[in-house]
Amino acid sequence: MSLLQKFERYSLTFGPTPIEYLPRLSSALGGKVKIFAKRDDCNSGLAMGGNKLRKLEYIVPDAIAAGADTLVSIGGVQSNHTRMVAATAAKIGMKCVVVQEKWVSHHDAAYDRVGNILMTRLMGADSRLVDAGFDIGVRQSWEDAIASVTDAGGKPYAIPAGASEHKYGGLGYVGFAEEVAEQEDALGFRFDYIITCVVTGSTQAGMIVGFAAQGRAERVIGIDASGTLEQTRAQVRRIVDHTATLVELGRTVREDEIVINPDYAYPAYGVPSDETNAAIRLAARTEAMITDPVYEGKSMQGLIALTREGFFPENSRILYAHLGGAPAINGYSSYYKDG
Ligand code: 5PA
Repeated sequence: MSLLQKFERYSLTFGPTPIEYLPRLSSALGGKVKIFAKRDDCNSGLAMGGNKLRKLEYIVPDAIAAGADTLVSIGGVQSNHTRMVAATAAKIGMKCVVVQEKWVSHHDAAYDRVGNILMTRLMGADSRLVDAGFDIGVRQSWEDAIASVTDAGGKPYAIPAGASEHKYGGLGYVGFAEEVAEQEDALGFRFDYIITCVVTGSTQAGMIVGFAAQGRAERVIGIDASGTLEQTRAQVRRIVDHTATLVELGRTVREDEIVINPDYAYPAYGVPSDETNAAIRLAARTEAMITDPVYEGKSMQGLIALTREGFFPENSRILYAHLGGAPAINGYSSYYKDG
């Protein structure tokens, strides 16, 4: 029985996302393991979709029940999350205010015009650019944005960065774990490892709780892209504990079930290394699978490096969770003008 049975869900996605075998990427990496992708980047018709919609499906009913008229959230200039909150607001007929901070030291001329922020504006959100650096925690600018809605007579509904430290933020990816198990039944095998990017934490935390119910949470390998490991790990821990209680997992998740690898976040959050860009190119050239320089490019880099160094035993089946994020690549065109 699903751990999510008792929670209300507002559908924003197409349904279960496809699992795709990646034969050319697998063989480019030596052919000793089989790499698959779960395409959460293709999960919805709402403004190109991505991981946040799984989370928002469990948050929207609460926003509606609260009688809110404005969704308020926060992210970087090229935040995928704020794009998804703007999309959700448009779809359910609410207003939207998003604070976009200068989380990334990156200076493409069109960085604050293209990709995510372009779509966010197009969908009618009030996007407020703010001069503050990277931090996954609660920010003054966000508190101010919430207050501004109230002051104007509106009814704000606050969604924190990445929808992560929201009371229902972890539920969506508990559902991911259950969906994978059902798909494995149909495929006739189990994946040995699941690779996911981690920054604000609720994606991996939800997966950990969902896979813990199946006794294999430690097979979820989080590739940190935040560059602030301690803070991200502490946040994952909090969301795991809260979500486990919420879904009545019935036990405490052990520390060794929370696996986060910090080795690929360099040089900084939002800045791709040469190895990140090589990973982005390899996935694009072998599988036409587009990953971004902030999140998925880093987890792809981690997947590639771990495979090449023999971390995965021969014949392992590895599931790469593709969480979306491709629109941000438009803000990084200077890296890719020659491909
Ligand atoms: C993001 C996050 P978590 O934040 O749940 O750990 O997910 C990491 C992640 N992949 C992975 C993509 C494409 C993501 O967008 N994005 C944030 C955003 O503001 O877009 C929350 C940081």
